[in-house]
Amino acid sequence: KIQLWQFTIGGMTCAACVNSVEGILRDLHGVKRAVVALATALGEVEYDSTVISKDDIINAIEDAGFEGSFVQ
Ligand code: 9UX
Repeated sequence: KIQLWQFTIGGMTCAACVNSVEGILRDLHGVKRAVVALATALGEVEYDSTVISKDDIINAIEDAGFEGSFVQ
């Protein structure tokens, strides 16, 4: 099932951080679309919940040295 999900990302301080987080998200199997905003520290992904979970997505962000947390 395709889901749209928003979460917060801590630790991003420049546009290159944004690019690297977006790249990490887009490389995840099951993620169709990823947009990250520096000003609001929000990320939004469209993903297939039969392939990847929210926890997997958060873990990938944390593995890259950022902090991911649930908004909803
Ligand atoms: Mo620029 Mo963002 O060195 O960590 S990539 S601050």
